[in-house]
Amino acid sequence: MKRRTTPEEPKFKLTADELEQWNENGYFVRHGVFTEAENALLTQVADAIALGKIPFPDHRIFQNALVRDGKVEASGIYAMHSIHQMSCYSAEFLERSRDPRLTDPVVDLLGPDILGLNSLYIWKPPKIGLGFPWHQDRWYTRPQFITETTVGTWTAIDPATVENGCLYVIPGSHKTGILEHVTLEGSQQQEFRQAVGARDEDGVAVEIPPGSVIFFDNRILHKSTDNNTDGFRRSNIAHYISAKAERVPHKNYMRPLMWVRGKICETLSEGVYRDPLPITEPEKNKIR
Ligand SMILES: O=C(O)CCC(=O)C(=O)O
Repeated sequence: MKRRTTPEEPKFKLTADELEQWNENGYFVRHGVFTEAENALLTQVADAIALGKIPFPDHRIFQNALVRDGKVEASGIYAMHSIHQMSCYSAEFLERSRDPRLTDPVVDLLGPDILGLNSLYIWKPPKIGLGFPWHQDRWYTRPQFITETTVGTWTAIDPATVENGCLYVIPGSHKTGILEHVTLEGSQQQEFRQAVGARDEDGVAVEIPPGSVIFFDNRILHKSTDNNTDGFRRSNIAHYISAKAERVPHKNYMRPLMWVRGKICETLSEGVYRDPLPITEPEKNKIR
């Protein structure tokens, strides 16, 4: 029997052009990465969680802010906004976050040892789906991890357009430092603050079809707008961090990290998991 002596060459490596875009603009887009059927599986799982058919920690599930504030009536997935930490609790989302079509390019950017930092599923329901203010993801992770950058992957489940609230980025803003972020007033989703000084006129809309992926540097300024259409604008976002990063200890909370590829390094060995985390009793089977 012939023995393979060298590891198989990754199939989905970063191209020279993508690397140039990454360095220059802080993001690039890959088209046709996932099939409709592959994305339908994520939708099925996310919808079942939203409807209380699959257990999930309640405090990671966010309702649309207009519904939450009693300004519009909607129910089921039409009342949803997002779920955080999908890959920590869902085997299907964990598998997606380990898919080489996402992780081969990430390895080329962060090195061979990578962990999953957070993963979200976003609904943006018809007519009421709310946008996200300008922000830099690094602003949120900077107090928790010492590392230069992390990588986000934004997969379109539906076509992402200007009309339904696609992602906007400010090309090159990953090079200009982390801005102050302030709380917004009103019926906003509370998860993101507004980056002070980010200007709409510098933003570029990144319209992509379903199954395409935006790879972005976590220092890039990005936002999205409201969904004004009759359809959903859904997406799955998976973030990655080098396993060589260091954790800044926090007295109350240790953000779980999921093993994705390569070695688990000593600097981050605590709080890294290979299997989906258990869901504690009071959070099980909550009907929404
Ligand atoms: O999907 C969106 O509309 C925006 C998501 C976003 O900005 C983020 O997760 O950091």
